[in-house]
Amino acid sequence: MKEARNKPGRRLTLVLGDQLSPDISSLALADRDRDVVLMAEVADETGYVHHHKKKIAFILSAMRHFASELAEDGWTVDYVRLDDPDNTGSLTGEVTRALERHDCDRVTITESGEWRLLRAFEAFAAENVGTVELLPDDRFLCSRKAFADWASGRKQLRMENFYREMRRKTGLIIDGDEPAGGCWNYDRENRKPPDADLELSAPRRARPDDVTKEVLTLVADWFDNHFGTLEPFWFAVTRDKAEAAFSRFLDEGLPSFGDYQDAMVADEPFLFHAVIGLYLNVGLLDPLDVCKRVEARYRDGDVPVNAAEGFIRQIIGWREYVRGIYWLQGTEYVDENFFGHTRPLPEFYWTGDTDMACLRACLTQTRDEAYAHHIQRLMVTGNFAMLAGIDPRQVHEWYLSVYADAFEWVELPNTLGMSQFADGGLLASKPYAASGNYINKMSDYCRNCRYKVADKTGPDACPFNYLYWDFLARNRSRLEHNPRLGRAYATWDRFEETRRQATRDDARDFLDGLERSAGRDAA
Ligand code: FAD
Ligand code: DLZ
Ligand code: SF4
Repeated sequence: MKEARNKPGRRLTLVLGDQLSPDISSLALADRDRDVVLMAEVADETGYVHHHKKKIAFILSAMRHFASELAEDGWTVDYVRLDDPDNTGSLTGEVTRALERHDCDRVTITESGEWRLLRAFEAFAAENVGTVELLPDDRFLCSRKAFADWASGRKQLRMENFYREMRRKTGLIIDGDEPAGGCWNYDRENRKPPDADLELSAPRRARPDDVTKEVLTLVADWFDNHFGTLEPFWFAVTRDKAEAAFSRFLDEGLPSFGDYQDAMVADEPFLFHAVIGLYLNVGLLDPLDVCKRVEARYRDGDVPVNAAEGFIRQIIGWREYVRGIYWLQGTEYVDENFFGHTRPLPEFYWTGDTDMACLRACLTQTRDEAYAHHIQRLMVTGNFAMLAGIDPRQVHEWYLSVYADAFEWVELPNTLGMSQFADGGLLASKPYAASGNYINKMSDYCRNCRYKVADKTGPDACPFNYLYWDFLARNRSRLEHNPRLGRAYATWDRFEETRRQATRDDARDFLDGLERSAGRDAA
């Protein structure tokens, strides 16, 4: 990396670990011949939750590669390593040191992706008046302001309405004024259960280079007590390798992405999913570019419309929408707890040590890969946490820790809003609660489970079955007026009283058991 020379009036440009895009707003404003780019590995960021080891390795290696690319491109880069003896442990501390080191009179930062850090930079700006420029993060298709304008005056903030506007705004898979294929949303077609003879694709696995190997050694030494398996490590850590991974998905995963989007198969973590969330979220891939390339495959007749639309909806719909919600809801969103759930997160979320085959599969896969696809997150781990009444804040912190793609702006609305219904229905029109029947339909997990999915009560009954009804029964006053739950409550009311009682007794015994084991673990 180039030595920084002392030039008056020069600007310091701080680039964060999830801002690895050469055209990010802070770099766009900087002068390559005059200014200094600062990147810093700091304990505050590696430690604000117990990040999965693979997530830390991914971010630090991607940061180091990006710094080298900037330097090769003519930038003056000052890169502070985690093991630098003078490292202050915080980004603001490193900015303070670097401002002095390089005699810079101001620092430019593209806004961080979470309130915690934004507040820290705002406080720093208040203490150092006139020296901090915070710029919007324009790597999204809908700015914070545009989302606030869209939301203003609306009673309901439904994703589908937002998504249609984004389709019109971007022109993606639109023919004239109409959606390609005649339908805005093909979700109904995207719920095929897994067939026995599915020919699965596999994500492209990058081989660790020397930079990554050095980071892996660092992570093994420094974060041994963090969750997760570190090796084998195969995530892409450069733009080129992330592009290669996405190209593999276009060829092999995309054609079946729509059909099997909700399917789950034991020992097959990835199915036809893109496994690009981590690359998009740190800036190695660009959201509009990936959507355009997916559209091109559809226009060329290589993939069906339900695959292309399903993929594009996730990016210009869900991804942009949850970000808008995150910033709109402010710093108090994290405290929402509609059901008043207080039970601690079961220890098996960290160990995978449970007899429930579906949870075991999703949790061990999470430990090994720092990855689970959407339905596993929503309908297995998330569904169980909500049915069991786990404290949503603990659920949130778990999701923020364990996935390589987890950043609060995208994780929090998905967890708190979509999966736990802790915001009382801002995001979801009803709780994503389901019994074992759903998991059995969409996966092969139940075949090798100690529990019987067909049993509703009794010692062998699938816990999702009695927990589902118990959840509805105990939250009746909060949920029974929801029009989408009317049929469920009518079914519950038709059960014999003895069945209702047995359901509630089994749920109580199961949940008491969870608490007893949590007490044992704490002791
Ligand atoms: P694919 O299934 O191949 O989808 C392609 C892309 O679409 C994803 O990479 C992602 O960028 C986008 N996408 C899909 N669904 C969503 C969604 N609901 N919200 C936002 N973007 C979406 N996604 C994250 O990026 N980070 C998180 O921390 C995160 N936490 C989640 C927590 C819960 C409880 C739930 C239910 C979902 C969460 N998601 C999160 C959304 C989704 O599960 C992941 O984006 C997806 O599983 C990533 O894998 P993939 O790249 O293979 O996605
Ligand atoms: C997640 C993360 C980690 C683990 N480490 C660093 C780091 O050492 N330095 C850094 O600049 N960023 C890191 N990040 C990403 C930041 O936490 C991220 O920018 C914020 O969460 C805001 O989205
Ligand atoms: Fe999960 Fe119930 Fe099926 Fe077992 S029987 S895998 S606990 S849904």
